[in-house]
Amino acid sequence: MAAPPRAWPSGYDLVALDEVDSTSEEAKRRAGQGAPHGTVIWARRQSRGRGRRGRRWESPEGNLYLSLLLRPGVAPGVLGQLSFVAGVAVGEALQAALGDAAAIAYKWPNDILVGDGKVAGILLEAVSEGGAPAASVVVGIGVNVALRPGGLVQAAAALAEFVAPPPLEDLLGAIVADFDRWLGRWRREGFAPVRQAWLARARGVGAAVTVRLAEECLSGTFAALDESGALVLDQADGSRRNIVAGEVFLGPHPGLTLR
Ligand code: BT5
Repeated sequence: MAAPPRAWPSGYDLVALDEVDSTSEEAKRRAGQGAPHGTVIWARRQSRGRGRRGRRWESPEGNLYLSLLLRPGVAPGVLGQLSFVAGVAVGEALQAALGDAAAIAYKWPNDILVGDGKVAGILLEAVSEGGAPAASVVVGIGVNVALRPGGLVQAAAALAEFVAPPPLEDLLGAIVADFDRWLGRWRREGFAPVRQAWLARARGVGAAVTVRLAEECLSGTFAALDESGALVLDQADGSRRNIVAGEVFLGPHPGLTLR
């Protein structure tokens, strides 16, 4: 175990690495060996950082890569809400780092934007344990601190474009502390305050969006976020769909306003 940064919340064990394939893979490997709830894997570089559905997460040295192993002891059906718990915690920590220089925004389901660029992404994965419904999850968090990767389809941003960024250790400590606070709140009060905090800074709610699913594209109004974190889409024919996974494009047609 490395010496944790200052202001580190109790109940979280830090594993600090120079390089790893993916902090989330490492967290899963350690979960298989019985690592406890609150294990935090932090690496300075990832050789195979990834996003959803195997997409690549650019992971140069200078940015922040961490994964939290959580065994929260709640019904498997509500574990998905933890990606929003992490989202509002990371959003709060990044807003504190940015101060008045810029404002963060959330993009469904798991992006954090500054301006029109993605500054952070969150990846929630279940840890499969012998075929039983998952009781553990790994929350992977990537934040562009010093460097904005180029050449991506979706615009990226880095904290350093707006402020002198805090040392990585300090940002790591702030994110874990904010996560712990939001986790406690979620346990006590449920999803409602998390949902409210997310909606208060969300892009596209009430506006026209197009959602790309695996096999089809749907257009409509982003009407709400439901109790499970699904995007509620009101379609032109009056029908309503609750979408649990997909890509959101702000605007009526995909590709027109890719944010
Ligand atoms: C995400 O996926 O946004 C979740 C990213 C989670 C990364 C963390 S880092 C620590 C932990 N260990 C891991 O291996 N992963 C987690 P998704 O919504 O699928 O977005 C992926 C897309 O974002 C890519 O296809 C690129 O278009 C774009 N992208 C890749 N790297 C980026 C970066 N550094 N900054 C901004 N956008 C990026």
